[in-house]
Amino acid sequence: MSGCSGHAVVSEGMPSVVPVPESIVPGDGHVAISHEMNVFIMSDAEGIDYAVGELARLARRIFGDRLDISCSRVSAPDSDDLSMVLPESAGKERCRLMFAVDPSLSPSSYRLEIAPDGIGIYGGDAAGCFYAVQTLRQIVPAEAYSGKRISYVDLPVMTVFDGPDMQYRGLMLDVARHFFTVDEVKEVLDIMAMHKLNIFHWHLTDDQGWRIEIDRYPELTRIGSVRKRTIIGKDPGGEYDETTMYDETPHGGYYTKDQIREIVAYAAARFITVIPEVEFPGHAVAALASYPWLSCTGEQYEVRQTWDIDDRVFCIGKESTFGFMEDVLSEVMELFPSEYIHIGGDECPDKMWMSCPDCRRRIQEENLPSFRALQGYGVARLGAFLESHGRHLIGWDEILEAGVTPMSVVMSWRGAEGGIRAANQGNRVIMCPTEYCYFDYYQSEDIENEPLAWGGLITLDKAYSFDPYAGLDSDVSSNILGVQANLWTEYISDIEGVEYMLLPRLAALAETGWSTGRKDWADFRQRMSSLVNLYDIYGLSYADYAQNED
Ligand code: TNX
Repeated sequence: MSGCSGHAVVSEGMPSVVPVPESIVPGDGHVAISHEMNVFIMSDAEGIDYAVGELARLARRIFGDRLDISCSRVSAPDSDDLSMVLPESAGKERCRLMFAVDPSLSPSSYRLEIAPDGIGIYGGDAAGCFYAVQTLRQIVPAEAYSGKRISYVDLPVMTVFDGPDMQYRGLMLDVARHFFTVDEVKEVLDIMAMHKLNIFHWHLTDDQGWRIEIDRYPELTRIGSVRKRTIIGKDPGGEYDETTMYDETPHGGYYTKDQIREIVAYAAARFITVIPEVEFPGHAVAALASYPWLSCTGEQYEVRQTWDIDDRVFCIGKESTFGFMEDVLSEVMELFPSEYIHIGGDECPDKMWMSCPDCRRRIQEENLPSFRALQGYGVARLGAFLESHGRHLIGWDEILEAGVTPMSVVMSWRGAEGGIRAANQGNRVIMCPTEYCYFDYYQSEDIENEPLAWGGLITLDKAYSFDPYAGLDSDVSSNILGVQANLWTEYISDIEGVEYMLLPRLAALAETGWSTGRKDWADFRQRMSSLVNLYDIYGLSYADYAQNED
């Protein structure tokens, strides 16, 4: 690299990549990625610029202001041979990278060719190219991110072949129990991208807060987005007494429609789909506090200040409840282009319905066998409404108890049983059982030294041992769309806490979703060290992953 002063970083040996790629084939020699970079884009696939944008961000992270990057479009060659057909004018003294779409690769798959004369990034589509850049981020040695005035990074020649096993690799973030700002949500999306996750399930409403602006119902955010204090925990006996912790500061926040569009676009640029969740018919107190006519009694409630399950739920008897939900979902569909819309459906007691004349009338008119069946009736109506708009409903596994329509997707959280049952009856399923996927649970037995958490214990090796196909007959395993980690935030009030609970367990979940068939715990432990280096480089908090010795 003539003409470069400054520091050079040379990488030796095979890289550690998480989630583990299909194969890494070593070659001979090295190639330098220099701060003077020519990028050739040989594709006009939708989103290809997002993949190039990610490379530019990565390069800027390494070279800082020294980065001199020029991007140009070149036309694809007539022949099928895409390999490094670069124009002579590419400039031999600058490093060369090429983005291309190779139709022989599947969607989201890629081939990353680190060759002596440049780096070829071939994706089955633009998403595949994006994931190749994520792999490159891990192949670059940690010292390259030191912030010193680096002029080039020397990488060993190799070819990486890779692609995801599961099409749905999700993370749910609860922003209702604690609110996270737009910038914080973007940070979560960046963490997801680093782990090759592609679905952000955004839990936007719950008893303790309504976080999405809805034009037709302004009280949802004026009233429903603020709780006047937080009662943090009960004593171990489940009572509220002098050991109960109170936070007397009001807690609130919501996203305007513009902010939501900003998040959806930011996610799309990282090949992440945002699936919004609006809870129905339970976890509804913030909505009922905003519009008392949505409940069975019409009483004026306050936005809830405690956690756990609440008896106060949407009235299923009154037509006005469905008018409300359809209006809300219409505005939600305008904001979120996702194929799926999540309507919650979990933990809904039927106590209020039992003494409600409207709910009783509904049971008679619809010939329903029980109060419980009111939930199925309501969810099925919303499912049909979403279907009529070309979308599909996702619900927590309680929706299986009644009324699940064939196109609905079941999110299996109370173990895998619900998911297995749903898959057997032909519904599609997302697996996120509490046992393996609830990252609000402790990650170490040494809870004295851990931040206060919901309870439970999911160590890194436990999270890693998750087999989403366990107990499933092979003929229905194709109904499993994928896996998801859930981060409920009753006890997580800041972004450092979010990072700490996610990392490094999110890496285990990512490997389960991306590399399902080739997991190996001992090998993962080894490979994790370079991903953890990246956590340090990006200033992320994470739990000590070496603590769970097997
Ligand atoms: C159950 S999982 C809930 C949430 C809580 C979580 C705490 C699910 C569908 N409902 O409302 O936050 O447990 O782990």
